[in-house]
Amino acid sequence: MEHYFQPEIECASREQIIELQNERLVKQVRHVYDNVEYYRKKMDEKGVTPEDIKSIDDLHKLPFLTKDDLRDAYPYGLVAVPLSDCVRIQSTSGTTGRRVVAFYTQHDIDLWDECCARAIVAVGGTKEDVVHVSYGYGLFTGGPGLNGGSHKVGSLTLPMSSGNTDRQIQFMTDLGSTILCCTPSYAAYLGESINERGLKDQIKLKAGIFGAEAWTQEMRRDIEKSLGIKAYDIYGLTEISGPGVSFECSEQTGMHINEDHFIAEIIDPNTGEVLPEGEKGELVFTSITKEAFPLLRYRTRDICVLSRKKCSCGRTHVKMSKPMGRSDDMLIVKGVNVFPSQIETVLLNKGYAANYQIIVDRVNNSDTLEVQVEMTPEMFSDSVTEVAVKEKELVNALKAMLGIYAKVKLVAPKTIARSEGKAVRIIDNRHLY
Ligand code: DLL
Repeated sequence: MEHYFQPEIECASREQIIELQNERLVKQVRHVYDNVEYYRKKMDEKGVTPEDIKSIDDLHKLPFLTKDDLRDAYPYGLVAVPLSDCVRIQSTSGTTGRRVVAFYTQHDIDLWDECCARAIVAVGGTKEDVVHVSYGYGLFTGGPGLNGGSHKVGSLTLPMSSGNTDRQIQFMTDLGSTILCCTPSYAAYLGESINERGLKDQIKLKAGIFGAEAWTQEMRRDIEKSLGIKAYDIYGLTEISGPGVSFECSEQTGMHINEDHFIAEIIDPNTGEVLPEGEKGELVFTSITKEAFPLLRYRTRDICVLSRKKCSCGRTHVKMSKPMGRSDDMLIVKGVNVFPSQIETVLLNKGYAANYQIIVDRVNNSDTLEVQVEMTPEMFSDSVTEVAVKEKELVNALKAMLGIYAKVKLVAPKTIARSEGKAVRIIDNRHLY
């Protein structure tokens, strides 16, 4: 039997959802216009006033927001309440220009937790469950989001955070974890480690909630087999709150977007034109209940398809497909957002030229990142020790910038193939989309 955390809203009629969205959108546009100078200017430039927005049919009149706007307005320019009303920030890794810093009031956190609670209940979670959260805690939204959702459900929450696989497995077996929350690649790795140790019959897991990075149906099958569970997808982004913007139900054919909080549109990434339902394009969100950091028409850069086909789970909220790619060059490696420009900044700061290649792969279910960099003729050396020292220096600088390990291979000048058009900087051998 299907269970819901908030059945009255998760299964509301289309008319009820639209009515709620209309009312909340009008209020939100007014809130943003009155309190966010940055967005007010954008609306003024486009010649739109809050009075022009009477319902969701007028949404297309509003200007888009992009990551560049977040950079321009960093750090406080998009905050819509007095800072004294904010209780939390969450953030992504990266340099100032690429880092996302999102703000929350206590009310925002409560609603975010409810979104995550919906996801937990959708996979069968109840207050009898032991929810094992192995997403990172701290600035990353994964740990705090699922932790808050688990509390709302009333489950026993294990705030494991990421890493230390031995300890993860020990807690899992000793405390009888029943629902695992982590990135799909870590789930696959845990599955492998549990089987290698011959401990599969000692774990009580029944379901997993996996997201923050792309994963394929094959990977789903592998994880389900190795851990003996059902594996569900969850999607979200820091800008819009974190995990729980959408989540999978028992049908496992896409993720229901929490439409009482987020209005979704699909646009043509090149023209910005809104596309009809069922067409593939870039996902755009308007958060209609956020108080502190209410983004209107935020371009996610995630490419996907929306569907309003009736779902057998009884939920009525629109479903999004798994993201099928990005309309920018962001990579997600080990759940961490990596922009080639961050890597380039490190290389240029260390005196290298922009002749490099980023090679991403997945080995034993774990992402690997390698940066091949040409030495300049001045720094070229065939002393193995000297090269090793230089490589180590870059590994450290990249770790400081990205927060994850990247293998560095220095190569002789002019060995990286030059391109006549756009340089081919990224070779992604994972083929996730
Ligand atoms: O990854 C939030 C999250 C945490 C989602 C835990 C799910 C679970 P960011 O670090 O801001 O936030 O990265 C957001 O990650 O725009 C997508 O490109 C990608 N992403 C998130 N979930 C999925 C997913 C968190 N289920 C960016 N499938 C998004 C594919 C995903 N990509």
